[in-house]
Amino acid sequence: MPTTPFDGQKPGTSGLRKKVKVFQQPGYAENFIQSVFDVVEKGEAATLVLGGDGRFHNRTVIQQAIRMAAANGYARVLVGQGGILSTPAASHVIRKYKASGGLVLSASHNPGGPDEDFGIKYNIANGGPAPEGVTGAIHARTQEIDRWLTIEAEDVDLDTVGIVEVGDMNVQIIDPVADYADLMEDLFDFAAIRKIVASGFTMRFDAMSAVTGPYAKEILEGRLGFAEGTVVNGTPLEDFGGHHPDPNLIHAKDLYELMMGEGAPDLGAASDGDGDRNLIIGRGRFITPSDSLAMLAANIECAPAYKGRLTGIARSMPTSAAADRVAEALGVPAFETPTGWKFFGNLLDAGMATICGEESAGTGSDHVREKDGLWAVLLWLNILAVREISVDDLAKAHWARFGRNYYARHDYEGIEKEGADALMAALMDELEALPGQEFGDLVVGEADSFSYTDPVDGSVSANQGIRILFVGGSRVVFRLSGTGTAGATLRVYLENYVPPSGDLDAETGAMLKAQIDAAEAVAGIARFTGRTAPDVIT
Ligand code: VG1
Ligand code: CO
Repeated sequence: MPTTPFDGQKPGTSGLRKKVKVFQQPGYAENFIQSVFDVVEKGEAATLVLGGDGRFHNRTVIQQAIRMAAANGYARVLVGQGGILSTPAASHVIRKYKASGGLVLSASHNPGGPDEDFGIKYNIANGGPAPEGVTGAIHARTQEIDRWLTIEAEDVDLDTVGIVEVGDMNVQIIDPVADYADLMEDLFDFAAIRKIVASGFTMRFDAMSAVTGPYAKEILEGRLGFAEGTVVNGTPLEDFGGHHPDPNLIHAKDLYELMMGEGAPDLGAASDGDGDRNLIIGRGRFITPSDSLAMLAANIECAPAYKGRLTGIARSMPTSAAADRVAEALGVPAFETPTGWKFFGNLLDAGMATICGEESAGTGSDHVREKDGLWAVLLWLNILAVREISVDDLAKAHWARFGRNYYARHDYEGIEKEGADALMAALMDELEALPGQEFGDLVVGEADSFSYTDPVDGSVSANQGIRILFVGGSRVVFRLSGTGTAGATLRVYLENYVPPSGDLDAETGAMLKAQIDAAEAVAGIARFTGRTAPDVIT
């Protein structure tokens, strides 16, 4: 089919994300998918994995992609039944069946529905998001594309597991849950978890009407013996029931209130639209994602598959330094990467890091090449079962040993792009003059624009966020989001370290007051954005 380029088909932090209406323009998705097929390595008799989080428009794009894959010479396509594959399950399927790559259809935690968001991401043969070299080539191709390839064929029945032929290509509709659930059973001590469940340990898992429902029901209720009803909002809906499937204290407020109230279960957890994020709340105790990474790393020996093989811990730059302290104590290297899971791929492939995490509720390991929501929940369960400890007691013991990194992220959403760009530009101009300046009691030690050199392939990613590091170890980081679909989102990351001798059980807002004030004074958030308070605090 002849075509002309669309502007703006540039993959962001995690693939191409746009409004559904944008994707519904004739040729829009086709141009992008063809650009992927034109630039990625396929080799002989290639297999492509195809699946998404089940949001509105998922099935339409899957049918298009099947015909296009046939026309582009793929030998086989593996599709999750119903068009469903969580992001970590897709990563596992790519690896297990030695596919050359996969298309993951998702806009993650963004809302779904005819007026909401859609997304397409390409993952490479290691199961992970395409690195910047590949996404750059895809983008370049979208700007010169003049045709896309398809064949004439009927829609495939996505709901029946089995094999059909489309053109010369083999299409296998696979059970989206089974392979993933088996992998989880290989990694963790299910017997130990079953034992605490039998002796009365309870949990609630909120699937937020998104992709993890079937996975959580099979694993938690089916294989681990949690009571029926442990998984709530467990049926994937095309519009996620009208909610943001974003597992944080705002969008999973019901879960938070349950966990803070009388009669809370032992563990509360949730995942996002595509199943790669996690929220962990113990009875009366929310665990920040940064702390979760540190606590999981410190206790990873409890899980059979990780015994004696922790080689390193990686975190994204805005994630708190809590994990670094664990790495130091365990004598393994700590890595600091830019935001986005694609930057962990090389470290995991090279065996340099075993566990990785982001402050945005993403945690994962070398079992796949994506962050993995249910994996994190199961590792928590495994640790709690082996150590016979509550979430709250585990957190307190952790802080008593390592100190506590009080942490929050303030998001200013849907602000005007000009204001956001001007704020970042003004910060850049200020950087050199900042060291030594005082903001209240805080003195700037260093200030820079974060640049990352990949230790494996030497590639450099510059301008990954502005860091203001204060004397004494507290910090403010500024970044613009790369996943939004409307206007700009400013993220302000705030961190204050308190040593074991300090106040380890204070209120986070109070502990970050000085950093919040300094952020406003340094960046002029109100002046540039017209906002005096963040929209979301996580
Ligand atoms: C956000 C998070 C980042 C995460 C990305 C994709 O990106 O900050 O940590 O990797 O989303 O997560 P940004 O550019 O908006 O800050 V997901 O669950 O959307 O695949
Ligand atoms: Co996600």
